[in-house]
Parts: sequence; C-alpha cells; structure tokens
Amino acid sequence: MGGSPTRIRTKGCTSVDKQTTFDFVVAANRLPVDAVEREDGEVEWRRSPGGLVTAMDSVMRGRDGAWVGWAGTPGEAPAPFESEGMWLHPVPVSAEEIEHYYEGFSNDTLWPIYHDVIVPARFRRTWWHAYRRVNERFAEAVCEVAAKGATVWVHDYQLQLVPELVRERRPDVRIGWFNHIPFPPVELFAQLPWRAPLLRGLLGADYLGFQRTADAQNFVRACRSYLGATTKGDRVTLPAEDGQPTRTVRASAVPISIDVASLTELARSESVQQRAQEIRASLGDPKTLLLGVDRLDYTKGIRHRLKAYEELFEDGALSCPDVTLVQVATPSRERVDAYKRLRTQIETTVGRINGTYSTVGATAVHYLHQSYDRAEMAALYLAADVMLVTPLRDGMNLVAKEYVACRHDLGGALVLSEFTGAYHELSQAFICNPHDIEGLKQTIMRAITGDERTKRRMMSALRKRVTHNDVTRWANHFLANLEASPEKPA
Ligand code: GDG
Repeated sequence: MGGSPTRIRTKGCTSVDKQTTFDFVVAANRLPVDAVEREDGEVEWRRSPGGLVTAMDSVMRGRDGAWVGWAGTPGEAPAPFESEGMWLHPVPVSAEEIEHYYEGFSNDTLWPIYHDVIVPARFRRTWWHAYRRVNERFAEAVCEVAAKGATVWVHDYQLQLVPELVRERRPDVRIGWFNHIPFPPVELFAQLPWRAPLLRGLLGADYLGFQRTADAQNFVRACRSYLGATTKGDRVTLPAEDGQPTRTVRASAVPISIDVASLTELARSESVQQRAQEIRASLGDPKTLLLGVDRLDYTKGIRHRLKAYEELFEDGALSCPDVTLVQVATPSRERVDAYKRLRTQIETTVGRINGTYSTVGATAVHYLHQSYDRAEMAALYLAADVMLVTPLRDGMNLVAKEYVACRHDLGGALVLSEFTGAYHELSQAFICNPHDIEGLKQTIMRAITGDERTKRRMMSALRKRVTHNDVTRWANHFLANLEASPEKPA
C-alpha cells in the first residue's frame, strides 16, 4: 500500500478517512462482498459466492491490493473500507443504471451475443449510454486508487471500455483485462451497433486474456474486420491516430481454474463426508444420484438436460426410486425477461416430470432454486454419482472442475458438454453435445452404467489435469503475460 491511512473501525471492516493508493488494483462489476442486514439492523459484509470471487480470492491474498466494484445496492456507494486484507472501493450505480447498464446492456445485449445468441439480443441506445457512463465511473475510481505505475486487472464483459478510459487518464499504469465468458465469432459480434468502440475500449489494455484460444482468435479477427487493425498471430496493431503512437496488444488464452487444494481439503473433512452420506440417506439412498449445479441461466443447458432425463424415464431406462436428480439452480438475473421465461419453463418441466414419474416417497427431480454454502456444495459433489454439466455455451464452467477436485475418492462420473471452456482441458470426461438429445441420453446412461474401474481411471486422469492447472497457476500465467506487455519494439 502506498501510504499510511488513518483507520476507523466499523462493523466487520475498517474504513479510512484519507485516500490511499495501491500497486495492484482489480476492477470487476461486483465487489467480492454482499451487504447483509443483521437482526440488530447493522449491515455486515459477507464474502459473496461465485466463480470470479472464488478465483480472485487467492490472487488477492497477501497482495495488499484494492478491488473496485459495485457494492450490490442501488444509489450512493458506501465509503471505501478494508475487508480481510483487501481494500474495497465501492462504485455507485443508480437504480436506473442497474436496469440499463447491468440488466440491459451487459445481460440482455452482450451476454446473448457472446453466448451464440441462444436467446435474441436486444439493442437499446439508452442502455449503451448507461454502459459508457458506468464504465467511465469505474475508470475514474481505478485511477483514484492506482499508485504510479500500478498493475490494473480489469474483469469481464461489463467493463470492456475501462482499459481505454484508464489509459487515457493514466498512461503510467499497466492494464490487463480478462474475459470470463466466450468471445463471439465475428459473424455474431458484427450485430453489435457498438462493435468498434467496444474493440477500441479493450485495446486500451496492454494484455487481453481469454478462456480459449478460439475466443482470442475471434477477438483478433474482429479487430481486423472492424478497426482495420493489422494482426500477426495473437498480436493486434492499431494504426497510429491523432499523434498517438502505434500500439501492439497481445490477446491469448489463459484458462481459469479453481483453488483445488482448499476444495479438496474441504471435501476430505469429516463433516463434509458425513454430510454427503446424510444427503444420500435423506434422498432415500438411491442407486444413482445425478446432480446439476448451475446459475439459472439459459446458457447452462438445463432444459436440454431435463429433456434427456425425462425421455430416459419415458423409455423405461431410468425409474424411481433407483434414480434421482438433484438440480441446484442458483437464482440469477431475476428481473431480465429471458431469465423469467426460463425459470417458468424449467419449473413447468420439473413439475411435469415429478407428476409423471415420482412415486410416494421417491422424487424424480429435486429442484432447488436456492444458494448454499461452500461446504454444502462440496457435500453434494461428493454425494453425486453423475455430475451433469451440459451448457450450450460456457466460457469455462468451474462447476465441472469443482466436482473433479472434490472426488478425492475417485468416485463419480462427469458428463461434460463440448461447448464449455472446460472441455478443452477435461476431454477424458463423458463428453456430450447437449443439442443432440439422443446422444445426450446415451452419454448419461454410459456414465451411470459404465464399468467402475474405467470410471475411476477417467476420474484420476481428470484430477491430474485439474490439479495441474489450479487458480494460482492461472493468475500467475495471466500476470506474467501482462508483465511481458507491452513488448519493446524490435
Ligand atoms: C462465469 C462464466 C466461467 C453456484 N451456486 C452456488 C455457488 N456457485 C458457484 C459454483 C462456481 C460458480 O458459482 C459458478 O461458476 P461457473 O463457472 O459454473 O459459471 P458462471 O457463474 O456463469 O461464471 C463461466 C466463470 O465465470 C469463471 O471465469 O467459468 O464460464 O460464465 O464456483 O460453485 N457457490 C455457492 N453456493 C451456491 O449456491 N457457495
């Protein structure tokens, strides 16, 4: 930390009355904490669940860095504060901006375009204006907390203009951006009326990281098509403009991972192992327990999964009480229309499957529209014979990696869609194309009935891959690439 601020203790955190700056700054849409109102009316900050937070947790540990993000409630932002060794700098987002910047442009325009247009994208100029405005506010906040020459790591599709906006204000800092979701093929990206400013926004960075090589290549192609940039391999060079020097930016794949050691340790704990047994017992000790864990999102292929599962009952291949499916569908983006529709469709389907195939005392689908703590998630992973990860498109999918990390017993089987980033590392899983319902049914049956020794060998191979590329390696890889950028001209 570049200064010695005066600290003021408040509930569960420390706030300061003096601005201070940091050598390492993370910017992401959300801060890694949620405000929770306690019974006594006091507000307490709790670490929020989710892939990005979990991944960055171990990166921030011991770094004494700052995190710039929205605190999750509309209107005025709380004063900056310290939490678990991290400096949290909240950015205000108004109720209207949440609707336009977050629910609108981020999740109803960009999200569908970046996920193969599984649902149609909606374009609204007012949403774009709010997106720009909020990105500017984030950039200003980053500049406020970044020390001279600091490293700034910007995250994800909500903040694609931030790299350029920070560079304009602070040419002294080094800027990296990582995309947690896919980057679309040029043919889909082309639909965006704001494709050129988005690309220019990203090219303000020194280094751009993507989940897959194909995502980085899509980005490079888009720069060629819509900015007239010259490209060579994973390098993009923008023509000099307004007296600005030519800049070359590298875009390559750095697949994200999880904290394997801490999750394995949790899954090995007595309490989690016992809880896994309790879960199975409370489900009536089925012969086969299938599990799905997803944010309730149309990209996750939950409908396709349920369709295959229902048909397997219809065909007589599966029946109660031998088999049950636990589907955790974590609430997500509940005010966006496409998510409301999806929820209705899924809940109708679950109702129909249960109405037709459950028996007294044995339920075909246990549908849980809730969030759980990490230990409960680990127990569910440990309890499940077959993990169903069937997205239609997914940047990585950390759930697949978490399942593997928890299976220290080499038990279980992973059914994995080829449309996830994880597929490129975990090809030893039971691979499926979720659009091919017949094929998906066969893959699920192979995962259920497969020879135990073969399945253990598969799990062992998967564990080697996941253990090798853990979250620390991911972060070091990203930061090493960032450190090596910009390259000195030859
Ligand atoms: C984006 C990209 C990419 C879920 N429910 C609960 C809970 N979770 C945790 C899981 C996992 C994370 O949330 C979800 O990560 P995913 O990777 O599966 O998916 P997205 O949320 O769509 O994440 C994705 C990721 O960013 C990282 O780059 O892999 O492709 O879309 O960690 O365990 N955690 C707890 N309770 C829940 O109820 N504690």
